[in-house]
Amino acid sequence: KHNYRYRYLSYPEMVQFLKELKELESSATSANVQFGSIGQSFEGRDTPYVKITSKREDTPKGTIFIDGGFHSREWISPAMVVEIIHRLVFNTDQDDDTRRLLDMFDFILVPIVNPDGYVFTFTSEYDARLWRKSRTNKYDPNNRCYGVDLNRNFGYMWNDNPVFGGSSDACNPSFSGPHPFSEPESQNLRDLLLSNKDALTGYVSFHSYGQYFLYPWGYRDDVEIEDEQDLIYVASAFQDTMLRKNYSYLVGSSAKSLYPAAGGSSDYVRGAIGVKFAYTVELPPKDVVMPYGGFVVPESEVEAIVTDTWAGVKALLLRLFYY
Ligand code: ING
Ligand code: ZN
Repeated sequence: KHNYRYRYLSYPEMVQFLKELKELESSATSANVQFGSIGQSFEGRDTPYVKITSKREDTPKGTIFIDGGFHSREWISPAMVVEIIHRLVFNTDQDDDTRRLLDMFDFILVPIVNPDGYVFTFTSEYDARLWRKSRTNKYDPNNRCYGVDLNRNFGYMWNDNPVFGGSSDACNPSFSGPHPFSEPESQNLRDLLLSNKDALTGYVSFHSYGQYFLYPWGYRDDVEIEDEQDLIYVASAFQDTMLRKNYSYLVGSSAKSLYPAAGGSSDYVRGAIGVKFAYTVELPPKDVVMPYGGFVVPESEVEAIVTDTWAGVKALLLRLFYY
């Protein structure tokens, strides 16, 4: 059988991995797997998602929503979601905490929110590898500039902060789109979020890089979130675990710790849907690595990063459950 772990999957491989996961479900000890598409991208690609639930414990429970691949060049992000899927489906017998987590929560995971951009980054080692946005081409009158920054396109305080919070220029790498949810990719994710609205207990969106564990708000740096101490307390379970593994993470609001940016998914999940624990995680590396910057992590480092980070995610979710 193919090995889908600890390497960068192309988009077709990702789809194949999730399909096989569904087929292997019967041999998986304690997990039920649902597999489907949340809808198509601008170029017509399906956007796969999985829902993982416990076979042993089927009482109603909260749902943890995890996504990755908003920004196509951040390859470590889909790899992280693959690791989480793998652990939840195949590791519950070997690890007590994983089994407990699966009994505490249902999980919905979307490894590649932006399939078109992701495919584009596999087309060339040079310019295309560092593509961030989606691949729409209808907003530039000259048809030269592509893409919307999907993490600027969500409908909570969208474009509230035009100076820092995304650009209205279709050629800018942080183009926020003509209006909130103008893009099929952000609509698809929104609709999956909304159809699980009542069960959602936690949201984690994986990006890279810089080793930040971020909570709202992203749209302004002069608005405090009311329950900041609670968000920090739960986040610090991740932070402490990661520090023990020698990754130092900064915990803070995304506007204050990183930069103000409106239209991000975690602001929407918190502000519009009302999920208290909504986070964006900037995975390793911490600093710029030459020559490609921090987005190009050698495949040989994937295993260490995602296995170490899984320990942090487990600690986070256990603390969230008992909060
Ligand atoms: N970082 C995020 C970005 O979209 C972020 C930071 C988090 C912005 C939450 C807004 C809200 O810019 C990366 N690396 O993409
Ligand atoms: Zn990103």
